[in-house]
Amino acid sequence: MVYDWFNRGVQGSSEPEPTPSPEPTPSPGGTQEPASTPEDEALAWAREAYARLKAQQELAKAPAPESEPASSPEPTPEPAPAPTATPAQQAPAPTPEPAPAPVAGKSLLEQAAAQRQQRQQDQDDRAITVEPEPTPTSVSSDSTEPSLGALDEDFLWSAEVLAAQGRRVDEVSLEEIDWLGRLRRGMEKTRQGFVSGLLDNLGDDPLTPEVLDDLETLLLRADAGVQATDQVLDALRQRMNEEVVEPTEGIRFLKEQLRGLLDVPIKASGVSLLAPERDRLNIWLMVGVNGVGKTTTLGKLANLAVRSGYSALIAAADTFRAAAVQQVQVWGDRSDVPVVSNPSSNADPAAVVFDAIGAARSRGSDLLLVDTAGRLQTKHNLMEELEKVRKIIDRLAPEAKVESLLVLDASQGQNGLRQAMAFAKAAGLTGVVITKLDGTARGGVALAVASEAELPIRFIGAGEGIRDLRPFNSYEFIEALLAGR
Ligand SMILES: Nc1nc2c(ncn2[C@@H]2O[C@H](COP(=O)(O)OP(=O)(O)OP(=O)(O)O)[C@@H](O)[C@H]2O)c(=O)[nH]1
Ligand SMILES: [Mg+2]
Repeated sequence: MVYDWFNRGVQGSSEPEPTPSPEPTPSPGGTQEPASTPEDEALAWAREAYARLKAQQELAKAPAPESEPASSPEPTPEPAPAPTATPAQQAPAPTPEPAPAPVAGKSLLEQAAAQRQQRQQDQDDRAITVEPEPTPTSVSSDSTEPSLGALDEDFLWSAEVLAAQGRRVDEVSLEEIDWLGRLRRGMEKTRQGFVSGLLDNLGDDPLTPEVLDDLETLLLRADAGVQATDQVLDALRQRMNEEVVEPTEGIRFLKEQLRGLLDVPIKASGVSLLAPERDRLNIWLMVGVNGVGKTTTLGKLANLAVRSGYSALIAAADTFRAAAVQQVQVWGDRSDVPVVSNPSSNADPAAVVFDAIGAARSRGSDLLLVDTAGRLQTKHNLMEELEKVRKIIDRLAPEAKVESLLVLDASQGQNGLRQAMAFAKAAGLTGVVITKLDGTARGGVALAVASEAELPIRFIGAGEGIRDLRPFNSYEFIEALLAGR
């Protein structure tokens, strides 16, 4: 276990409080100026977080040899048509790196002293062999382990977002920094339309009705949907009727409204961060139309589960496409997660799920991830099949905690959402995963999901890599959407 993404220590969807770190944390470099302005303070905070992560990474580098994740699929050699649980090949388990959290048994001061010593040692070493600074681009985007890039804008922004959520400088993890950077880069296209449009119109003057009209257009263009757009604008208008709203306050208020919208279904669900429940079987079903990213999401979730210390199992219940089982097997292999499949053609998906539940029970798995088909001969068949899968789960594993996650391709915007809602009845949807936020200007669809489908967004994907999917956090999402404002 490296970092428990399923139980992150941030407030999640609750209101974050801006917190300049009041803790007098030991400065690893010992070179910081006393901070004076909030900007200086934020920079000093980020620098210190960076120095800590750097020291941790260097400490971690020394003992553990790198292990390559298995990359090629191993076709199941079994000729029998019987369902088989194929344990992933004996790839070495993910390297147990020292957690970014403080080392148990050592006080903070001792750790800081050790880190300082290590940094000194590293500096001495570097004096002999000059190493090039690793840049984010030199990191393979698809390795399971994040590595520290440069102290660049991405890092500074990510650190600021964590600090604003009340994170202490010694609690910042490389995993989160890595993800926030990916999210921010991934949201580039949506942000470009949104923020530059907003910037052009806002200027330094108080909000005007014209600015609100433009905001309306921008929200609609980002596919936020009429309902969410109306709600946000009504709130802003009301505020403007009461008082003069300066641009900074306008943006703050806008962010608050947008976050509030996203949080409604999350709060209503009573679960701010979806995690597999301990000591019981959790079954997560991926559903959605074809090509939206169900299998990829399942593969990333399997990895997230393993990295977060849960045991997982995959059910290859998309039996419609022959290649689907192979695709899911590759993802299973990458995270050492076994895949239950039925190699015979036209296998019954419900039978695969039946076998997988049995296997999950006998292995004591925490999480069973079920891949489903996105396309059958007809839409009617697809819905029938989903209903059948759902029924078998409810009948066979009444004790299990079942999540039915609608996977939605952000680039399809609201059209995709409307189409996808057909699944609501058949699959008993409980949440949404938004994929492909990278490369689209329609990231605003998240707001339509919350306000129109009234479903909590649970995970978001912003890239094809294994680390490109993480639990949804409304604060981080809105900050990424409006980064720079
Ligand atoms: N850029 C980007 N591509 C993604 C993301 N998620 C998935 N994809 C890509 O989308 C394509 C389709 O993904 P799949 O996971 O096969 O989709 P699916 O829903 O399982 O498709 P069917 O099984 O055919 O219904 C693949 O090329 C993925 O790499 C994402 O977050 N960003
Ligand atoms: Mg698939």
